[in-house]
Order: sequence, then C-alpha cells, then structure tokens
Amino acid sequence: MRLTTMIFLAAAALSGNALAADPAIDISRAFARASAPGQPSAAVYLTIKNNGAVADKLLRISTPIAASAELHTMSMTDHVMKMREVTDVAIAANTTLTMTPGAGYHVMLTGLKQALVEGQAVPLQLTFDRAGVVDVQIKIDALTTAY
Ligand SMILES: [Cu+2]
Repeated sequence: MRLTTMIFLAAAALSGNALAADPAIDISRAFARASAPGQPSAAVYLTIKNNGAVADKLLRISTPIAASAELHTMSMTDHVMKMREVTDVAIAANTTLTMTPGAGYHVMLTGLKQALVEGQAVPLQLTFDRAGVVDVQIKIDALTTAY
C-alpha cells in the first residue's frame, strides 16, 4: 500500500469519528435527588436538546454506579401512577426533551451500587442513533429538593 493511500484512509477514519461525536445533541441539565439510606433505585432527569436538522434517537443509557439505567415514562392508569420502560425515544430536529419530576420521562437507575450524595456528580453515558455516545455528569441535589 502506498503511503498516500494510507494517509487518505487514516483521514477517512478520523472524519468518521468526528461524525460519531456529532455535537447536535446537547444535554444542558442532568440532576437527581440524593438517595436515602438503603434506597435501591433512583430517578434522574435530563434536558436533551437536539440542535440538529434531523431527528435523533436515544438508544441506550448506562452508568457505572447502577446495575441498569432505563428510560421510563410515568402515566396515570386507573388512578395509579405507573412506570414503564420506553425504548428508542425519538427527539425531533430542533426540539428539546425536558424531563421533570412528577410526570413524563425520567431515567431510572436500578441496583444502585453507591449512595447518591448531595453535592457530588455522577457519570451517565447516553448513546444516540446519530450523535453517538454522549457523556454527562448528574448533579446530585439534596434529598428534600422541591423542583
Ligand atoms: Cu421509573
């Protein structure tokens, strides 16, 4: 293989990585309440903005501090608040998905491996269909915080 060909291939690989790190997705806010002693799971709330010209999809969520992280939605069924997992949530071009406590979407961490301590930051990794992997830090607020 000639050197010029190799340089071209290296450049192509680099531009591929640049696409994977598409900055179109912006997580402007990530927060959770501190956990109570022995609490096995916790809800995390994110604000996900898609600045891009095309829709994107949230495919996976993970964190080293919990056994699993899932996107949940809450809804009232027969006067009972129920949560269920949602996969492949789409975020349309130029829209923002804002998660807030009490309704709609949240990220559910189950099997917490450590307590969520007020003032700390906890890593969360999101994988999008187009934007690829996006790492954020979850800000831990006081247990009693009212949002
Ligand atoms: Cu949940």
